[in-house]
Amino acid sequence: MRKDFLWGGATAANQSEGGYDRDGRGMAVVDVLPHGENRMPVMKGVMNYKDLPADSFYPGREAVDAYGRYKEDIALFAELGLKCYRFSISWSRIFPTGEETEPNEAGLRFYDNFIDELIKYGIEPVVTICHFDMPLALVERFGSWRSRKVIDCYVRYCGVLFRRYGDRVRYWITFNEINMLMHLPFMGAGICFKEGENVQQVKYQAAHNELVASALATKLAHKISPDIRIGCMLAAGSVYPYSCRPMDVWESMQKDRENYFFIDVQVRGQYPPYAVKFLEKEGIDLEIGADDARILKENTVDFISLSYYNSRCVRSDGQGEASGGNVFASAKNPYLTCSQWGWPIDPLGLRITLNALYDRYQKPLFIVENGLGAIDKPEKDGSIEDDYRIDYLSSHIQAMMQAADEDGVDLIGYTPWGCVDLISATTGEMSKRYGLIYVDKDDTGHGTLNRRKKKSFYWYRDVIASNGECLR
Ligand code: BGP
Repeated sequence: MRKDFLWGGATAANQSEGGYDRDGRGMAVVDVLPHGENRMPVMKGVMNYKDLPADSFYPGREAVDAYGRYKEDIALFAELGLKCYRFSISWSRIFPTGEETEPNEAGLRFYDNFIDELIKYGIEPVVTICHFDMPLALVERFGSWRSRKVIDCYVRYCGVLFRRYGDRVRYWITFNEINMLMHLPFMGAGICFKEGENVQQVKYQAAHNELVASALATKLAHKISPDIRIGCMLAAGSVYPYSCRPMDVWESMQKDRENYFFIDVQVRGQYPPYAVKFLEKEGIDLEIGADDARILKENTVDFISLSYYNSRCVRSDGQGEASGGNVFASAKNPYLTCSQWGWPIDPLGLRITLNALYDRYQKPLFIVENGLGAIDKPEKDGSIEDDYRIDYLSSHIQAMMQAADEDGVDLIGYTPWGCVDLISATTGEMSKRYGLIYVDKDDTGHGTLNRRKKKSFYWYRDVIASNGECLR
């Protein structure tokens, strides 16, 4: 691997910070995502969070208290030897309702200290500007990203961040998994549907507004500092045809395009012809500003970041078993085993996905999420022998290294997800753990929140120290 490869770890404010009412932070979307059976309907935007029972438990409000414990966490990252750390900024800490003209100084100071703490140990900060997180007031007032007003609020927020931290932060990601808005519209983009609404129309309008906002943020960043690098972020994972039946191959191409659509716009600067035709066919009539085409064209991203948990599979006859995976529905691939949560495990799929993205775009790629959600059972002496996680990560790192070293894919870095255990986005559970560092807390919110190193911590430390040579 290249000498300056960014071995790192990743988390996000919405699932790790907690401290939801501290230092002037406003309510955010994550604060109203409950644990339990109502979580999915709320995340999909088909159940309004206001209709939730009064005794609902909201695990994101405390999460793993990274807000109070970030110094301890960062000291552990230093011991791990991390070269970079990806985290997200909570929008409502900076603009509590999203509409203020002046930012909340206490929120800004928190991230000043956070970033300085990383730099103190020589760890490069990688910032996600919006990770499944936005001020709840923008949802209430404007219906979230369905309104262009939110573009202005987002760009104002970005301007504050770039000016304040642009001297210390080089890598920025505008929206986490931008394509997630198609699948979990409320979690991904604060969209809650009204009765009888044209769902596709709303989703694509929100997507358009986010794409314009991302391009405007890119423009601003490049103006403020030529050193800033802006990335888009895709929930990736190639879609395989179930068989060589041409209809299966065609379907897999269609499914891939649903995701590529976003990156096609952010990298190439315009709607691809297949998307234009799709919108026409569906009768989706977007409100597009007079300058939007130019804004998109002139402000494309510098790199592409992605999450990869699993590949996907599609069969055109709709028969057979369904499979789990990172949110999108998929057909069960008989050649793969699955995690405890039913997500397929496919390291070669990562190599395939990286090659597909690099062939298509020829832009530097950054893997900013990958990992195995699994139940950890501490031994009697408190140690955690998570060999299953080591197996998963090492096989994926190997595939990533083959993509870089043997296939010539330009790779910036690798940040495994949830390097400190955190709240699962889709289930709200604590027991679905990704970490190299264990956090003592259970699904009902009980625990000391103490941190403990797992076996995978020591293993990953050796991987980093050997620049990927020592994988076992
Ligand atoms: C991605 C999200 C993360 C993270 C991860 C794992 O989609 O960007 O926020 O949570 O998936 O998913 P889960 O937490 O549901 O296991």
